[in-house]
Amino acid sequence: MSTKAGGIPARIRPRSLSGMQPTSDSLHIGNYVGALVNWVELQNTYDAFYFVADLHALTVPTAPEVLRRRTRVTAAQFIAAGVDPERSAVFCQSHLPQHAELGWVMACLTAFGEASRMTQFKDKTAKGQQSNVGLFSYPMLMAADILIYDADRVPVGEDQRQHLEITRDLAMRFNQRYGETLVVPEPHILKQTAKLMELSDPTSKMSGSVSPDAGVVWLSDDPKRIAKKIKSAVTDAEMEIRYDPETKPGVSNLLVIQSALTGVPLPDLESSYAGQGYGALKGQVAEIVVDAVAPFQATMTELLSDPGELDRILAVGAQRAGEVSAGTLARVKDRMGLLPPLRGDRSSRKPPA
Ligand code: AQP
Repeated sequence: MSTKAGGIPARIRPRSLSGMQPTSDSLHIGNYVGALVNWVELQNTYDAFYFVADLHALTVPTAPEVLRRRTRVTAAQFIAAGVDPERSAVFCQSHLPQHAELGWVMACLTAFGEASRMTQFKDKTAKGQQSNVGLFSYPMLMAADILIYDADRVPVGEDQRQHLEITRDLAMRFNQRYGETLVVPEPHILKQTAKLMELSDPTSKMSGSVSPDAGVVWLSDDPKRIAKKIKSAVTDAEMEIRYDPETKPGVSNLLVIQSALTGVPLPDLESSYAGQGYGALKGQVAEIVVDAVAPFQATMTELLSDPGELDRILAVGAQRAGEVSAGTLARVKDRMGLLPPLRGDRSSRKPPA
């Protein structure tokens, strides 16, 4: 493969990379409109790598059989959402040891104070998550996840912006210290959908681990339950259906969901609701979400009925991912002065004197 000046291998297409943790029994609609929709879009023009972040999930103690199940569910949901394993490498993070190895390199490049400024660690521990060193060093592993694939673009939600910034800093630091080695990635965060809010408290981010069940539309929720949650969404005391996240976060959140799922721009939606009340908005959004989720759930159920095939898809994805990650890691190690291992050949060893 030819190389650009400085040793970064030339690529035919730019690369996109992202991952999600298997920390719940299902992804939620925030994961879908905030990130997954963009994964699907980018696979048309990018060389795409999408993974189940099972190593990150170990920061939350989980029973082994639960983690196994959730890992397959998460992979199945990527595909059900439209990620095409023929075009995108879909794989498990733990199947590629290079992630953890580069994660160590990134940890050694990160100042303690810099890591301490990461807000997700503070937020999650403040909300009761166990504060282990893995959670603290999560951004360094995430930097490795991205940099190991020479990713140009990283489609994520707003909550990952700070982690993307430190990833860029680490890539630039490495390049400055050791010469041009790593691609500095760009976040791909679409403002309108980057932070879907809880239905029951539209001032808080919809979160898989923190939000109450009533505040989250799980992609595997029963349609009746989805409709009930949306119809019970907290709005405000006014009557007007208007996109104004500051003063009308609940109504705006529902409009964003509808716009994301239908492609109708927000101003057009506002006009379409002129003279109507919140009941009409909730009813319509509920119907749209239920309709969108039905084919998704059918595909997910089909994929999960054949775990062998799902594991095969993940194996193919890991093979494709490994072809890239092994090269990047070798490049990084060489730049840092780590000796390459000589191939052991016992027969050619000199016999002891
Ligand atoms: N509410 C959201 N709106 C838009 N995007 C969101 N994402 C998460 N919540 C929203 C994006 O989905 C991806 C999932 O990444 P993750 O598995 O690392 O989980 P997370 O960011 O911590 O979010 P979760 O799934 O809701 O879990 P917790 O319980 O940790 O809060 C990311 O791209 C994220 O930005």
